[in-house]
Amino acid sequence: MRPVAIYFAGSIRGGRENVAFYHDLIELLSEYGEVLTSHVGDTEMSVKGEDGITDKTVYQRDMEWMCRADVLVADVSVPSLGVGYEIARAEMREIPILCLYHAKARRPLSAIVSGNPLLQIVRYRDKEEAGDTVRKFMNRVIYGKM
Ligand code: 6K6
Repeated sequence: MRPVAIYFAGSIRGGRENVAFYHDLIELLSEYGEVLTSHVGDTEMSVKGEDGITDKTVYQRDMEWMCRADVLVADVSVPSLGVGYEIARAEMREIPILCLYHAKARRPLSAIVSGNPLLQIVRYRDKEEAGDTVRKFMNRVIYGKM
């Protein structure tokens, strides 16, 4: 059986202030399957993105990964056009979607995300709470019905 393909979405050009948290979440998600987008947690990557790769290549590569993904986990605490777009694409694919939102995020969550009944949106106060949520979600995806 192939490993669960996990698409992790987190802000890049929207701002990198939560990158250390993305890095830890990706490490946790790797215990459950293959994280296709581990570069999102690369603490060396700035808001400019990766060196030597065009926006067109990034889009094509990420959308190929999206087509392979079994599940989407997004941190929506930092508003990001790319993350919002990825959520919409995952919704079209009808795969399970978990959106994590920090209780003390600087900006209120978009109503288009928070009001969407198809998304599982969980507020967290700290890394431990977010970790517990991710573990429960991944266990449901792998062993139970969503
Ligand atoms: C562009 C040119 C060179 O490097 C870049 C940016 N690199 C990216 N590499 C991979 N994925 C990206 C990149 N930029 C955005 N994404 C995808 O969009 C990621 O999967 C993130 O979840 C999301 C972030 O969107 P923005 O709008 O915050 O950048």
